[in-house]
Amino acid sequence: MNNKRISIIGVPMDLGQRRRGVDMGPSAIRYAGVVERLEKIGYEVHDRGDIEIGRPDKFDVVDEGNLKDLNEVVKANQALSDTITKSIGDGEFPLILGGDHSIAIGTLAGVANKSDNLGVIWYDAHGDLNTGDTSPSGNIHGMPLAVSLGIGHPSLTEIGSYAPKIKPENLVLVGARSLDEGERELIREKGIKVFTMHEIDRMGMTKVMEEAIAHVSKNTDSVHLSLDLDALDPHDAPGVGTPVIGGTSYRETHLAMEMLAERNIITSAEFVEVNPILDDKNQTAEAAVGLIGSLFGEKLL
Ligand code: B3U
Ligand code: MN
Ligand code: MN
Repeated sequence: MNNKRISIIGVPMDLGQRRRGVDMGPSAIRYAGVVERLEKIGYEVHDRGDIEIGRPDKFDVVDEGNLKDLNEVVKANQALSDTITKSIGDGEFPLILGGDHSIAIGTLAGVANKSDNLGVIWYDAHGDLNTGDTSPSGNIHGMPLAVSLGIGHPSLTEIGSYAPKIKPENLVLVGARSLDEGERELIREKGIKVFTMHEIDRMGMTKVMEEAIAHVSKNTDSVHLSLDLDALDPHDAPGVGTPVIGGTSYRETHLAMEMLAERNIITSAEFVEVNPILDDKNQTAEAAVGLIGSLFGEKLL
C-alpha cells in the first residue's frame, strides 16, 4: 500500500442479524494480533477504538418494513461513516473490523464520500443484496450492498446524506453461493459482475481475481474490499453466524489478498462477521489477521 498510516476502527455491531457474539469480533481480531502484525510489516497503526452501538430495549423489534433493529443500525452506521470520512481526511487508510455486515452501509457511506468513483470487491458467500421486501429474515446484514446501490429504506440509503454510494458497474462479487431470489433478480437487472463458487472452481482463483481486479479498477479512483469471513469454507472459518459449505479455502483467499497487494489497488478494507462464540479457539479471527497481513503486503520470504 502507498499509504503507510492505517487507522483501525472497530464496530461491535450485532443487531444486523440474530446470533449473539459477533459484537466481540473486533476484540477477537485485536487479540489475534492485528496491530502488531501490521506494525511488523512497517505500517504506523492508529487504533481509533470502537464505534458505540446502542442497545435497543428489546431485540428483534421490526421498527419498520421488515427491518430488524433499524433505528440502532442507522445510528451506528452514521457514526461509522463520520469516523471514516475523518480518518481519510487525516490521510489514513481505514481498516474496519466487524461486527456483522450491516456495518458496510456506514463504511461505504464514509469511503464513497471521499471518492469520485468508488470500486468495490464484495468477497462473501452471500449477495447482501436484499431489501426489506425481498429479505427472508429481516436481517439488515443481508442488505448493505443493495442499500449502497441506493435501493432500500431511505433511512439506510440516505446515511451520509447522499445516495447512491456505488454504481453497479463498479462492483464485483466473489465467492457467492447463497443467493435469494430477489438478489438474483437484482443482479440480472443491474448487470452486476459475480464470480460464484462455480467460476472459482472452473477458472481458478488466479484468473477470477485478475478479472475482478480489472473490472473494479476500470473507471474508478479508489477500491474498497469488503471481506465477509463466511466466504471462506466453514472448515477454515467456523466462527461465523451463517456458515455455508463449499466455500473458498484459506489458501485461495490468501492468494486473492496477495494479488490485491501486488496490484496495489485497495484504498480501504473491512473484515466482518467474526463471531468468537461460534469459533474454534479464535481460528476465524486468526484467519482474518493472516489475510490482513497478506492484503498489506506481508511476504513469506
Ligand atoms: N440472504 C439471507 C442470509 C444471509 C445474508 N447474509 C448473511 N446471511 N450472512 C438474508 O437473511 O438476507
Ligand atoms: Mn455479508
Ligand atoms: Mn455472508
